[in-house]
Amino acid sequence: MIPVTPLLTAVTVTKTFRRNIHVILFHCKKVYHMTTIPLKHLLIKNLNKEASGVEALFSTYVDLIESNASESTHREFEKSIMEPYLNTCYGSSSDHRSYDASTVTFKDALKNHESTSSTPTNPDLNTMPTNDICRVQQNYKAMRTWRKVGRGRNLPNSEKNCVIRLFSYNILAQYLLEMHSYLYKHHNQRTLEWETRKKLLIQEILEAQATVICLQEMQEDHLNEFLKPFKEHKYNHLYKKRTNDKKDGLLLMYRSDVFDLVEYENVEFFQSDVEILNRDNVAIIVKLSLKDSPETQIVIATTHLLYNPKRDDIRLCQTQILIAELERIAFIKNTSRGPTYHPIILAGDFNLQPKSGVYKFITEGSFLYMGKSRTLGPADHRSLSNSLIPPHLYVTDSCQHFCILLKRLRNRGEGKVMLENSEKGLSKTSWDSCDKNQFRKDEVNVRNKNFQKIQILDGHHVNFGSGSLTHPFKFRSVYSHIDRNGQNEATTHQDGWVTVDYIFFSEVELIERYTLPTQKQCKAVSTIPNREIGSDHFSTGATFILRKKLRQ
Ligand code: KL2
Repeated sequence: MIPVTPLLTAVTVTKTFRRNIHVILFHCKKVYHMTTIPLKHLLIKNLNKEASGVEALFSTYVDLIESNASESTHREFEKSIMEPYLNTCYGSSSDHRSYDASTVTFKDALKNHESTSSTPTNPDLNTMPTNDICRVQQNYKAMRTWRKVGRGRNLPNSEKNCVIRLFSYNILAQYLLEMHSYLYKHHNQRTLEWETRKKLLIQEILEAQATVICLQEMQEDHLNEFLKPFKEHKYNHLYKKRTNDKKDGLLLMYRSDVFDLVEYENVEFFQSDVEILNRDNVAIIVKLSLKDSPETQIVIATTHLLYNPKRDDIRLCQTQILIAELERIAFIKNTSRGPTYHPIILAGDFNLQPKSGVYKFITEGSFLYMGKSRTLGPADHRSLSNSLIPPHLYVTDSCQHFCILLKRLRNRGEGKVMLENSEKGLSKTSWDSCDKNQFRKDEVNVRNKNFQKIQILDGHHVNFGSGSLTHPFKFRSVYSHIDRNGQNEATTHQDGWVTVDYIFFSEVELIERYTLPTQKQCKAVSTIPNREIGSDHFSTGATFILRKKLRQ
């Protein structure tokens, strides 16, 4: 009879839901997930009897197999399919080779075991230190590693550089979880409690040791309690609730021993009387300076754009407003070669897919929307016209505030932002009356939605309603959205596993990224939130080098 137990010397049984049991095997430094579970009926019976705890479940299962080690049990085992669970091999901690991702049967694994082992027990697992096994049991953590990229692999220590780590995470507001409870009916209900999730979230966020943390879906009435450990770890914070009746918002934290806050803006996309901007999404933008080099500044922003999967046109307009605000805050000076800007990092939940229209706009710097559908795909019965944001908001098609351009280039007017903001008491009427005389009437016709091209200086003009948008930044995405084996990565589960969370950057050097799971790995993780993951999203993170400016 073939001994089964050696292969099961390190097995984790997780019960994410009564009908959803996972058996994870560690074999020859590889981690497998059993898709069908032999003796499931017995396992369920035993699980119910056992107190919870991985060790108890593990020994239960091994005992179970030993006591049932008959011919028929073995036949059942031989048929069971084992899928690779993680793309990391275990052994020495530096061993990060990815392994053959093909699916094997238990029988194949056993053959492999026999050919690699002359003793009845598995040498790899026997030599694996206990704390390594513990690490293996933390499947999620093993999947998420800080992987060096580019110069990060061989970075010389330099006084000229500052290393900045940014961590961004949609933490799933509890009231949204409860409002959309149908999405979580197959989850282990205990893992959905805020107190349970909060602990996991705080642990994961603090462990990243980031210099800047951007959180989305921070529920306002959970904020004070949530902040406590971060205050102890020297983080200062800014919070911006979504507008109107929404109970969640954005939390941006930065290490107060690394940065000083130079300037900030709480951006509201909601603009009354503008249908395409009638949603409650917001953004926070901060300009930070280095404590040990105050001339060195960086602009960091976070946002959570509209969810509605069909309305990329709205997300495009929200992005236009956000970039106009970034352009204003990151601007340094005009030179003969054009404007110069501080480095920018833009992180958050954009609710858009890689390679979608808005993604292209952000990363390529221009996008033609006229004639496209609301999903920014091919034309349909409701194709977009030449104009999205109305000219009375004075945001140009190049994502700049017209009034600020007038001030910069012609020193005309007060250089005001013509957007409503409920915090500042700026309503449509307040700026309508006070700023009317800033421009000559013929400059921007606010009632005209046709294409308008307006010259500000010789050789410098701006457009309204041209049917396309541009912006001045060269944003790159930290993630390429596919791993080294061509597998799609994911950050959350909607109808399937998808990417909606991003970190974009310009004028800083990427040296490290926090690896994301592939869609295939996500399927093995099953449901999130779960016992290890506190949210319905995966966190994103990256480390950058910011070049210090020399004192003038
Ligand atoms: O996908 V999200 O989840 O980025 O994590 O952003 C939104 C959605 C968030 C804020 O609006 O609430 C979730 N079905 C499922 N989820 C929804 C829905 C919906 N109809 N509306 C909002 N959310």
